[in-house]
Amino acid sequence: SNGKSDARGALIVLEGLDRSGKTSQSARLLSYLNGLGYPVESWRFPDRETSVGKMISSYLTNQSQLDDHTIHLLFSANRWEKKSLMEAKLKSGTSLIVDRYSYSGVAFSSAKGLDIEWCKAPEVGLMAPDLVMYLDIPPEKAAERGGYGGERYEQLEFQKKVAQYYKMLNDPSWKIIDACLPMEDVEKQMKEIALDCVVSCQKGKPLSHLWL
Ligand code: NYM
Repeated sequence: SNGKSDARGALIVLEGLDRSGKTSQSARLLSYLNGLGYPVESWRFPDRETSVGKMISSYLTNQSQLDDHTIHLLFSANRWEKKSLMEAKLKSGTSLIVDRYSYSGVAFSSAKGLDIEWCKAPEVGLMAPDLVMYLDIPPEKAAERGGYGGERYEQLEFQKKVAQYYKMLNDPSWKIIDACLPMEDVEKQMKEIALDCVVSCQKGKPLSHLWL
């Protein structure tokens, strides 16, 4: 196997607009890293299974209305309720591939007009990703892929705003992936970048907390 027994896992986050391909790519990364013998799990936010997650899900499916600040804090709370498990997994050597994280939280809420610093504040202290892969796609192109499921936020004009706010969050942990390339090319790039990250975490890159 690949592991030094005390090696920590990597926190790898996938971000991007709705329909940018995050979910299919996270499945591919999971089986790739698994196949190489690394302990790895795939997570996603929102985690709709928790009690907070159920409130979020009902908001997203338009079954409930919430003030913009309130839903923002629920998304954040949903990450906090998984924080200690996340930290324990990473420390015990399991890598996590996470479909959406704090960057979605800030980009979607600030696109509604909330102050960006206000949006970031409740994320402070969560585990910082070792790597954020941003699947970059023009909003028009993502919309053409179809399958906007009719949930809240799945509208072209709003996604254009979200894209602008995502660009402001770009930090050194980000790698921008051209999500318009054929799926196999996107997959190949992402595998290489993810493997590098897992290896550097294994070699002792320290864990840190948001925001960097
Ligand atoms: N979303 C997701 C937010 O607005 N804030 C957050 O913190 C997170 C994690 O929820 N349109 C939005 C982005 C998506 C929606 O995500 C549900 P998904 O990946 O479609 O389940």
